Amino acid sequence: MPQKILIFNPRSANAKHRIPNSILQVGAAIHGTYDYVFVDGNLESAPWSTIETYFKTGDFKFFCVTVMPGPQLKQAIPFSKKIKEEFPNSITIWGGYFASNQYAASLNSGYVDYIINGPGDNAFPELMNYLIQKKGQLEDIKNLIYKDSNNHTIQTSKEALLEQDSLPALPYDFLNSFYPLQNYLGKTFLGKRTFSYHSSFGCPFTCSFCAVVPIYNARWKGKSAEKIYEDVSYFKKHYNIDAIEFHDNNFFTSKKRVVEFSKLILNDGISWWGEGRIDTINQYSDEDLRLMRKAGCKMIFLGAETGNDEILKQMDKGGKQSGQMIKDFAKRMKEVDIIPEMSFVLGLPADSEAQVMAQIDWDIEFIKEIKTINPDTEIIIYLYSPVPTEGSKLYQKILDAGFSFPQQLEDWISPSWENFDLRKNPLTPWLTPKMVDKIKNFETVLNGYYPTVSDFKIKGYKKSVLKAFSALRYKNGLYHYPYEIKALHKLWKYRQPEIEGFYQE
Ligand code: B12
Repeated sequence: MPQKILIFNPRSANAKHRIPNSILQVGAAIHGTYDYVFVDGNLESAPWSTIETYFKTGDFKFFCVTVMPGPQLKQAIPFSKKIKEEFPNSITIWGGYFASNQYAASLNSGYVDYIINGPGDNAFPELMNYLIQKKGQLEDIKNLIYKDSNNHTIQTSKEALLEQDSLPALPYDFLNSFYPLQNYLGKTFLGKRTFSYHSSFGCPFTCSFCAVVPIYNARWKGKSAEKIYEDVSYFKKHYNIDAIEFHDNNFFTSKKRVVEFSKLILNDGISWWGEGRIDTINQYSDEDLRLMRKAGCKMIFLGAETGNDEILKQMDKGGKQSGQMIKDFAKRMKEVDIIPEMSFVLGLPADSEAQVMAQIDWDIEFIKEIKTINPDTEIIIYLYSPVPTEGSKLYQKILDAGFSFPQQLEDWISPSWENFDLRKNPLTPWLTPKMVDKIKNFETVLNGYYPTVSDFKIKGYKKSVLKAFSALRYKNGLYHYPYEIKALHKLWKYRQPEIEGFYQE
């Protein structure tokens, strides 16, 4: 009887130098119990043929895929379909943010059999116990979505977040037997060998625009500082890493943990980056922030979203963030020499077209003000792309405005929905092409006048030329048709961190 498990990480742009933590943690959950292999679409030139070769041995039954929105769908969807066509007895299991948030379209496709809804550390081995050893009952497995024999969708209850230090060790050596780990330690503006690490799950807040909320519902659990440092030290010793990207949704939730970690890593010469909230980190003392900087914290990604207090409220941003706080925080970060990387969400729905446009203009001016306060601030601009935060006022507003998600799984790989996932061109009825152009043109001019520091190839004369070309436009608010800046960006292959991350060849 074929029983082997194939765990697949579909390709996402510019992720080839990133440790695939999702599939590593999925593997850890069954390591030593069941036979499995990893296939990493980021490092395979022809991943389908690798997958097919495994299944043709007749030993494999389970095709397990981690799926986030956007480019990963371009392999996840057709490969899952083909597996079912070629090997009709196979079973497909999806997990990850897309699978959890868009479970209905995924299961309705007919070629996705089970969805792991949120963490899979218990759900996945329990599902395998059920499917391979006929142990237990499906409905008792938490964090699972599937269709029963009457074609009814069953969503089991959510499991409390587990103590992260108690999770099994990630099978780095096993991954190394498929893909040498050195290949994953890429060059970024942070260092020559950058390690990607995920140290916590969830987020304590319930912002109405955020994809983390439907899955974690205001819960957060992190590994201890000691545990993180133990893993970092292993990679320092064996792979001489000099930088870390923390991939947590919210690395800075516990100040105690961050301060402890900073003390541990203080003298290791490792630069690091993580994501956090302005209102949380604003409660850290200057002393804490200076310690973090000394310990290697170079840049922090922060969801600023907007400086408009009314809209922050509408976003259920929670906490105490306000426009004034964003400005004060940008200044504080300058004083402690940590680069704030602030993301803004433009193009939210409003009562009239004029109001949507007025808010876009207002946000643009606010962003420019932040740049004046702290020119080092990195600005990331997203177009608002709805996520199914059921029950929030914002989600209701977008439904009322006529928005709906695709019902068919394959529609998600049409070019327009792919752009939606990249938060670049949402199919949101309230945004006119004129508004989208305005935002994109401003972004081009901004990236011309202030090129990102994370693209370390844009420096010296290139930076000066870009700045000189963009100055007149930036200073006078002339954002129309910035073709000359676009041409320079194209010529020098300017890289946008919001789409491609920090890794560079
Ligand atoms: C690393 C990362 C990337 C990497 C690629 C990673 C890769 N796989 O190769 C890069 C930078 C390329 C990337 C890109 C994008 N990303 Co991304 N990314 C992440 C990040 C920071 C970490 C993912 C991770 O490793 N988590 C750690 C693992 C252990 O957790 P996990 O994936 O949740 O896995 C657990 C469970 O979900 C479950 N599970 C997951 N998969 C599977 C599979 C099976 C079979 C099973 C059984 C269980 C299971 O079990 C695991 C263990 O408990 C997450 C945020 C986050 N903290 O998770 C965002 C995130 C997933 N990305 C997101 C997005 C939107 C994108 C983009 C599509 C768009 C963008 N503008 O950012 C782009 C695509 C760009 C492109 N050109 O490809 C969003 C998804 C939001 C949504 N709407 O659903 C997230 C949640 C960020 C956010 N807060 O908004 N991303």
